[in-house]
Amino acid sequence: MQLTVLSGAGISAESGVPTFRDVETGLWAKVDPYEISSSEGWQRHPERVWAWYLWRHYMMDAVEPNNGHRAVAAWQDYADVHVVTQNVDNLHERAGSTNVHHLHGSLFEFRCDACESQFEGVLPAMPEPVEEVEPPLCFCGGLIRPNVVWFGEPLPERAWQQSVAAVGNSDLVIVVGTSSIVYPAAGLPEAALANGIPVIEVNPQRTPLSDSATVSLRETAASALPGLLQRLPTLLG
Ligand code: BJW
Ligand code: ZN
Repeated sequence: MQLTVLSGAGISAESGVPTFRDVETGLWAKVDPYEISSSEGWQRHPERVWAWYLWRHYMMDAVEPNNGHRAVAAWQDYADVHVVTQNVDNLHERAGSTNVHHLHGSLFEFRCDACESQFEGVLPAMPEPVEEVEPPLCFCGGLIRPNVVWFGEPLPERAWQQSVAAVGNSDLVIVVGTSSIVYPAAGLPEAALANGIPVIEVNPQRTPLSDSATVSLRETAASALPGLLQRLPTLLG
């Protein structure tokens, strides 16, 4: 069986990583998403954006994968599992998933915003979150930016093509912890359904996908994923 898991910020919530859109605890509850996660915001205030991503980079040292990430990794014993994640954290890999496609980049990679060179230098330590940090300079004089995908930017071509192929070849798609509003990622389960591939959604809240999904479970990732494969006969009939 081939299985694709499409994950979003909610799968890491039970590890203590805030989601984006939660109105109280979300990463964007206190900052304007279009200032902090857009190339216009980067151009206006690179030192604010850099400080925010540096904080999120270092925050990952303090968190661990949860039972949701671990369940997805354990499924590799029973199925050909592709993880397509919108997350820039590395918790799927740390839980043991080996086939992870990062659609929105990584908190652990940095590149020049002018010549695209990968940054291999040392990052400044950040024991406490601060509001502004000057980004390092590339040898070409350009600014070093996080290798993540902001609104209006194209997704990494290889990860996108591999994700489209993984979904198209799957017998089942499990969508977990995403608000399903950011495209093109949100189009992947729609494409699966259009091709007759069942889609199971795991999310404590309803999303735009909930009505069309084959099954929509109002449960958290860490509680639903560990027993999900055993429940398939009941859920899918
Ligand atoms: C739990 C839980 C628990 C809580 N268990 N669940 C078509 C229509 C309309 C607009 C567009 C379109 N196509 C493109 C667009 C524009 C835009 C877009 O989609 N806008 C919409 C918002 C309207 N898309 C883009 O701009 C994309 N680029 C693009 O299309 O380029 C085209 C192009 C081609 C060629 C040349 C140039 C351009 C890029 C999108 C990039 C998104 N970037 C971000 C930031 C990444 C870096 C970072 O991490 O900082 O990605 S934005 C942010 O949203 C981040 C996330 O990956 C993404 C999705 O968020 P996610 O993961 O769903 O999190 P939340 O917080 O929204 O939801 C969490 C969910 O978890 C909730 O539902 C909770 O209930 C749930 N949950 N606890 C399970 N324990
Ligand atoms: Zn450069």
